[in-house]
Amino acid sequence: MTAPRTADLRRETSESSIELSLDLDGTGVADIESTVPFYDHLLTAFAKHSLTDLRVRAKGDIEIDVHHTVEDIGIVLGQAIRQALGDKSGISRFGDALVPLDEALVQAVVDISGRPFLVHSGEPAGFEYHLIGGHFTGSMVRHVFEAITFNAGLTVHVTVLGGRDPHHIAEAEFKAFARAFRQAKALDPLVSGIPSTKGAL
Ligand SMILES: [Mn+2]
Repeated sequence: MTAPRTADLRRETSESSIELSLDLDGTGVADIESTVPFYDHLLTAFAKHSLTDLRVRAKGDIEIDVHHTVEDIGIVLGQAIRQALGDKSGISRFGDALVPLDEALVQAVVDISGRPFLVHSGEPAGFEYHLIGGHFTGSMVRHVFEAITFNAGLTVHVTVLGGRDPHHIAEAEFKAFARAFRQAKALDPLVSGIPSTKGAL
């Protein structure tokens, strides 16, 4: 094993201040206080099902809207993932998962490619306008995946295959992403060096 795959970041803007630390080789321990209750739920699910230890403390202008705080945590989470992955030697690189939550079913595929790309589809009509828990706009689910993938340098495909309840759909999306990411970031003893024919990711 090489260096610990951890990151500890702070980000301050006029809209939010974020502290975030993670350990990619953790056990899924989450300590999340984002001030946005449903987002705490999603980030806790991400930590648990990706076996990433994740601590988040945030303060933001949620009196305007939760948008800035939610997006900014996604940005810092992506930056932390990129930093913790280091040169990506020894990783599986690819991961995929199919995760249900009752009637909802979501497929996620992750490539730790170094090339940011998100393909996201399948949320039912009106999902983006629904206020989950009365405060978390459905459109923020895709926006968080954009923030993570663009800042972490991941290729991510998330496809909602079915679902009716917005809470179920959003949670299944995060769990599927977490499970796929768990596989992709895992250290594979059969991989030596960086798993790319280019020699860099
Ligand atoms: Mn935004």
